[in-house]
Amino acid sequence: MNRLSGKQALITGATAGIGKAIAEQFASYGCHLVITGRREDRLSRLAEELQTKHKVTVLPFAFDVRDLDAIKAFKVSVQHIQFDILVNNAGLAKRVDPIQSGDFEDWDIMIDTNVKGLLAMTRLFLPEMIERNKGQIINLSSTAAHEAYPGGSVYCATKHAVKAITEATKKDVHGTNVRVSMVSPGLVVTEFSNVRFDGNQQKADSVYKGMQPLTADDIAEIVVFVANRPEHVNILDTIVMPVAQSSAQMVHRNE
Ligand code: NDP
Ligand code: 8X3
Repeated sequence: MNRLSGKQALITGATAGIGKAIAEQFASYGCHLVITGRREDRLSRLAEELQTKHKVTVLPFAFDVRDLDAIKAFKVSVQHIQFDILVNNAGLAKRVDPIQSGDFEDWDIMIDTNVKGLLAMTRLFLPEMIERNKGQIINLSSTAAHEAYPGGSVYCATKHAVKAITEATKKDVHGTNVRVSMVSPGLVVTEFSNVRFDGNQQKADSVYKGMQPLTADDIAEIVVFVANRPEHVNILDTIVMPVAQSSAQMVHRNE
């Protein structure tokens, strides 16, 4: 059953990877979209493509989720739209450094994007959902929300924070019909590792060497499943890994 047709979704980080795949799959279900990210050219191209292909309305807005003033200005620009779904997907990791040699700037980037950006978006768009007694927040978490690994102190901390925020938000809206969910993927082949290793393709490729990672579409299918449940069904979390992965560092690789 398609419960997404005619709904209105707001997706952060839709210029690449999982966010882009969610936009494509939501649009294929007839869901209208507002797509965001920093790379304006990619957003415009995706909006045009999805509008033509699926006959839905897709509005692109470029801004940085670390910039609270920009988010507030964006909120004003879309105040005529009643969002049914907010997907807080924008996020990133920077390097795999032990805490004793970690980079302060990298820490700010991860915390400001993965935690404060998600908080700000939720703070600004949740009140109207509560007022309408209807809506859904879906946060992109990670297996790094459930276990910490060496070199991942700050990234794992941000995703543990996403887990805590998701669980607390569900309790904050207790008694309303607003749904709160998160999806926690393991290894997904996207631009994530290129970003993590500052464009070092060889290092990025080594993450997925000798194993079959998840694809962005695999995760988008889960997000669609979570969003497409009946209004009384709230999936709080889903942990999804490739079959070759059993924990952050247990990855079976073929030589
Ligand atoms: P990608 O690098 O492919 O995509 C990341 C998206 O986030 C891009 O659209 C990027 O847009 C956006 N983004 C990053 N920083 C900002 C910012 N400051 N402001 C606005 N948008 C921003 O990575 P994924 O698709 O893999 O990652 C999506 C989410 O999934 C992240 O939260 C990540 O932590 C999570 N995740 C990823 C996993 C993986 O293995 N790939 C596994 C588990 C979770 P732009 O650069 O244009 O701003
Ligand atoms: C991304 C997955 O394993 O790189 O959240 O932390 S991992």
